[in-house]
Amino acid sequence: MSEGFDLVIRGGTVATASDVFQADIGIREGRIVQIGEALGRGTEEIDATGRYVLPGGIDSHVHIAQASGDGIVMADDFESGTRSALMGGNTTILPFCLQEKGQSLRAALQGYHALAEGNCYTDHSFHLIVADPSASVLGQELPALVEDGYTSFKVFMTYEGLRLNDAQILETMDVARRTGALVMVHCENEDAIRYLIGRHEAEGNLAPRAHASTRPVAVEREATHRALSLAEVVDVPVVIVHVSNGPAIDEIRAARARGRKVIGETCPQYLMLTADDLDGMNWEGAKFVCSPPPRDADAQKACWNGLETGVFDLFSSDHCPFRYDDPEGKLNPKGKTSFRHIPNGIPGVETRLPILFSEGVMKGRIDLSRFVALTATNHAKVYGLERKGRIAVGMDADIAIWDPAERRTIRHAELHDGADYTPYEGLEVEGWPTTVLLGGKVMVRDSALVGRKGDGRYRSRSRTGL
Ligand code: DUC
Ligand code: ZN
Ligand code: ZN
Repeated sequence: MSEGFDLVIRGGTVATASDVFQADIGIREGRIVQIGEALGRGTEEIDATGRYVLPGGIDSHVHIAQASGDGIVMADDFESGTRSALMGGNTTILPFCLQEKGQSLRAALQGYHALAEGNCYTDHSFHLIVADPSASVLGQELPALVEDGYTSFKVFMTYEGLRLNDAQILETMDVARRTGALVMVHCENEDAIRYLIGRHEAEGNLAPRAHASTRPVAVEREATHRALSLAEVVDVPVVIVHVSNGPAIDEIRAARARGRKVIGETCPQYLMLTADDLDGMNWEGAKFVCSPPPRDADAQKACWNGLETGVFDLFSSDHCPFRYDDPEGKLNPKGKTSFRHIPNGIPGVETRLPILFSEGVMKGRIDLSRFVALTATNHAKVYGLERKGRIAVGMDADIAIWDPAERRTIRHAELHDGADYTPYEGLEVEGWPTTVLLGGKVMVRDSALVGRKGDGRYRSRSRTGL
């Protein structure tokens, strides 16, 4: 069984979510078929000596080409978004399919599939955003879609037009209970935010920094507590996405102590940014407007602690890109006048993995196996991506080969998304995924893009493997 490999990755240090070891990896027909010492030759060979061989990243929280209303256009389509993801070491992403009010989920999905088909550099699947939980959506459409492999959906507790009330959240969670799907919740209390917006507006306090002040920790903590309580009432597992601070983390810990199944997710912005970044000169703070907003140094510490201690299972980018200097982006005509009209979201799909690798692994906060779990293995398990997220025989050969000696200064000019800035401009990182394989095909070789759009395919999902 030592011959007949299409490709062998030789001499690297392989990491899984549990082990780190020296091994060669033999690949045939897009799958990993052998892991061992001194494997026979492959038609193609990659020398990974001195490098780490990890599962390709799975970013399970990404927004691409999502309708954003009011003349606002997202900076990435599926081509640029997945290209950027790939160049940052990802091989699968899970963007959202947003249901418009009155729209059927199937119609929404058709639209996103049409945009993605033939344009992707990574594999992909979709979470649904349930914005209109009508009787037919909850009674027929959603259960049928779960059967069809759309096994997770997100609900919002904030944003006019998107937020669900508690009764609607309970009903939507009940669909998850009946079907085995997984509910993700955006936890911020819309009424509290509106109240604070009113106060800030009355005081003429309209600059980007006010975005953070109108969405303080209490707004997120309360909603997190409520989401967890509603999930407990229904008796379903729940994913709390983009957690930004210690008190929200405490809510997750407390729910787990009560025996609840809770998946926690945090993102690079909550480790690397603070609300002070929203203070930039000349409205530059708009570049950092996202929800929940970045907090302070204590919150950053709490989030690191959550990654280290297992409160967080998922580390995702929440890539939600808008151009900055653009009338359809952050500086849209209304956005220039008030924080309220600055679209919420920041780019980050390409920088997620290098930031965690550099700040987490290289600085000794987490080990390589935890990195693999947080960035790939857990995403596959939580969201039912079969044959993904692991280096093991039988798995898809989705592999990122990391050069730990590669030092880079993050510059937007060298990234591959459709935005015109990165929130991490000037950040120095150590380590980069310089070669990336998707289904055994080399897509990035020595930092050069060699794959083609259309190489990435849609993947149906099974129910959560929680
Ligand atoms: N929620 C997200 O998940 N992403 C961007 C904006 C938001 O509110
Ligand atoms: Zn959200
Ligand atoms: Zn998001």
